[in-house]
Amino acid sequence: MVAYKFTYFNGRGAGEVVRQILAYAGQEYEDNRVTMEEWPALKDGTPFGQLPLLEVDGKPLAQSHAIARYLAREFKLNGKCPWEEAQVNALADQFKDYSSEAKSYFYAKMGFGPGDVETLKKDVFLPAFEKFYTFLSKALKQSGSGFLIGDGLTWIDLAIAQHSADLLAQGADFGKFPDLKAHSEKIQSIPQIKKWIDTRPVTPF
Ligand code: GSH
Repeated sequence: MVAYKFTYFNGRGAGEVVRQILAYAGQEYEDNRVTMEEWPALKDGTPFGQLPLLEVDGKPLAQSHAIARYLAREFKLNGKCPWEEAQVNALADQFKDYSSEAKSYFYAKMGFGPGDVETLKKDVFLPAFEKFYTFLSKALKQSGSGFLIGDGLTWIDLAIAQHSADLLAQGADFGKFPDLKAHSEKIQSIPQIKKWIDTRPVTPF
């Protein structure tokens, strides 16, 4: 049997999609959460000096999306054909672009970066959010299935549903995107995902 060890900080962040793939698959793994005090001693031993990190039978794999893609392939959450897989990857890459665009807002909001949160919200976050969520809305219309790509769950549904849930919990206005609110609720009520959400460690982000 394959042994999985997943290492990240004690937060959802870039690690949560991986944990949700494993939860959906019912796959046992070691959920290793390191503290900021432990991290400096571990950093140089990781492939790129960052977390998350998945170890598969002791072999390390870095980069959250590479890990998600690998596990999604193992557990059939990558779409039903190469074309769907490519569409999932395109949305995932767009999610990274959106995250980079809005990064200064998210960092300031979490207290990790400089700047006035309200100014960054107006100038940085809201334009990025509207642009990206318009793309997501188009994807939902195109699939017509309630999932972003094709007619079944893929790992990008898990990633986006969690991000939407985080935004909704912070009071974000989904008035223009009721379809994405419904998407988040639908994905997060899948029994294995709901069970994980109900029992996972409670963290602020
Ligand atoms: N592109 C990487 C991924 O998606 O895995 C980014 C990873 C990343 O930014 N990791 C941060 C980290 O390891 C935490 S979210 N920070 C500690 C450090 O850089 O020393």
